[in-house]
Amino acid sequence: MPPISRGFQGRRRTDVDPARIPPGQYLTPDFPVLSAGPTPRTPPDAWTFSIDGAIDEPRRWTWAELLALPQETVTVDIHCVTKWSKLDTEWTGVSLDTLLDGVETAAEHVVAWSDGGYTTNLPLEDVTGGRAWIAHTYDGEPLAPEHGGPARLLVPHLYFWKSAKWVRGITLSVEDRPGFWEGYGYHNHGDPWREQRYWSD
Ligand SMILES: Nc1nc2c(c(=O)[nH]1)N[C@H]1C(S)=C(S)[C@@H](COP(=O)(O)O)O[C@H]1N2
Ligand SMILES: [Mo]
Repeated sequence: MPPISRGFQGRRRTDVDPARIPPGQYLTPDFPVLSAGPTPRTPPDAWTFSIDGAIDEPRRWTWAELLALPQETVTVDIHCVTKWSKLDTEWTGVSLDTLLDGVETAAEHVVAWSDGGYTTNLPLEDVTGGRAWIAHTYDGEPLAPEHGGPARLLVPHLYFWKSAKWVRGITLSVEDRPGFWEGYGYHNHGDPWREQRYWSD
């Protein structure tokens, strides 16, 4: 049999370095919506972002205050535990480093919480060091409600369930407590490069 012509495999994405795709993932040009419940619709003027828990003085920002902070635009790859990955997604938001600047805490864990009741837990270390943002803009446009607008957590180096949509705050805690999907058997950490999909992985 003659070798299959490259042309018949389609020309899309032949420029992608396979080293950018974590094990077991496939690329999608789409932006699937995965929500465990209905889409909450909190208008920006009623939205706030809080840092509470193991912190001397809880911090809280209004929408206007969040937008007045230094903004970062990042281009990152995202990986969903249901196996789709999307490369070069562009987001604008505020780094968690900015929001946590000067915070003294004994906490080593955070739980992100959202309108609608969704939660997800992460090591504090994973949301600092330029690795997590409160993102309000996707691809230059206000983040769509189904994708978490007005703002979502963005932690692209972990599976995307850690990137809580409709985020309203993080709670700093000394003890680690599983969030919504972690309580249903998803991996506590969720590193796509180590295929940490389920608790047993
Ligand atoms: N509040 C909230 N955040 C959430 C979810 C959710 O159901 N509720 N789903 C998670 C999961 S499993 C994934 S894969 C991504 C999906 O984000 P998307 O719908 O923008 O693709 O959001 C994560 N954040
Ligand atoms: Mo997911």
